[in-house]
Amino acid sequence: MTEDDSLFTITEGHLDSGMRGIPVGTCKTSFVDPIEGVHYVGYPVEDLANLEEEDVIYLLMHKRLPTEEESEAFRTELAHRAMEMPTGALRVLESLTTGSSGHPMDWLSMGIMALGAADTTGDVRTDSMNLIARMPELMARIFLLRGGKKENLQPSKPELGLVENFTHMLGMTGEEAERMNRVLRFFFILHLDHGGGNLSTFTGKAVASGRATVYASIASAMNALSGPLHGRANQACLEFVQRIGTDDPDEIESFVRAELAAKRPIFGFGHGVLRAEDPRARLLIGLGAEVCPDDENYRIVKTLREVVPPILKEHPKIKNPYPNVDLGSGSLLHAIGFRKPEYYTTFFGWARVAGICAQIMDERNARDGRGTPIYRPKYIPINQPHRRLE
Ligand code: NMX
Ligand code: MLT
Repeated sequence: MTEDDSLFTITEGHLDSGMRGIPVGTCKTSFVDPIEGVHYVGYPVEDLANLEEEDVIYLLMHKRLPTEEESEAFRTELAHRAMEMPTGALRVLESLTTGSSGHPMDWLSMGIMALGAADTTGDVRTDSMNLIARMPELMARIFLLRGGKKENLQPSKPELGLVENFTHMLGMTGEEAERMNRVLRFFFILHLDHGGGNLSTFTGKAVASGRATVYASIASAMNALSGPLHGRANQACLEFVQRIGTDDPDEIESFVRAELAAKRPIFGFGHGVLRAEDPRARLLIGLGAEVCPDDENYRIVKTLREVVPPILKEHPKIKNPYPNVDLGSGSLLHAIGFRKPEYYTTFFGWARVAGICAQIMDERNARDGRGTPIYRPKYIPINQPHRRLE
């Protein structure tokens, strides 16, 4: 491929299409095959789903899995950085506990900005590693502070690893903690990255291309993720499941048809790139069979998985009638004890922070260290004849 080779022809139909399918750059961390789903640096995500989460982050950053020594050193570095968390900066979140408290994704974004305000070095790797290392404590503090239980926060033990330290800080122990760790680690790995063009990643990289800080870029990415067509679909999907309240296929069908008639999205289905069931949906539903086979929400999810695609196929404009990652994740999070769907997107965001940081690092190192140029696509003006004031 040379610089002048034509990769893609842009037609008028591509305009105002959300840049669907238009190649704009290269990505080294992951790609999404429309049928086989996401691959991290070449590995299908299912091969990686039961590894240690730090090793998969290492893969995204270094483009290969670590040796045992490298894995140990990476975990130690993260643990060290977590210990130096500027927790005082998070007092800003306490002012939000009075009156209207906003959405947890607002808190996540503000928390990331607060950490950046307290400790930005300007070095992309250092800031990325600090943020990844400190996310578990930010998450735990958000959960406990919003829940009015900030005094329950257990002292951070970063040597436990990212996911386990989070559940430890929440005060989880024994079998309950083990179940949470198993599901959260699996969820975390599956949500780390999804190619270069998904909305939150693209947003984070666009902001970073102007040489904004890692913290400002990632907070912007989290704001992008908070939309219900993107990351917040996992919340919307479980709320939908709870509204349905039955795994009777006929009742579910009526519900789905009524939603479509009201022009509301069927959350947990459809995708901008995938054209088959998302392997992450299959994997999460598979984990549910192990963790919560008799859970009511889980049973409804399984019925939705069967009932919805044929209905969506009746609408030829819907390019992908199959389940996406958000179909099954909420029922699992609910079953392991996270009862409030409004928190689910923060788990998605927590994981995606690492993937987006890895992509920002790649873009900053591009062109022999000069970095990817500032994002500046072209918009074609319409309805704007030249005018002058008299
Ligand atoms: N329910 C209802 N309508 C849908 C759905 C769906 N699940 N999927 C697509 N459509 C509609 C879409 O709104 C569009 O309508 P219009 O032309 O009137 O604007 C039409 O079908 C064509 O859309 P597509 O080209 O198939 O999908 P697109 O790439 O534009 O959008 C999603 C992708 C994911 C935004 C869309 O499938 C959707 O809204 N799904 C439900 C929300 C959801 O689950 N989002 C999570 C996606 C994964 N993630 O975590 O980010
Ligand atoms: C996903 O994980 O499915 C996304 O971030 C959405 C996308 O890839 O467009």
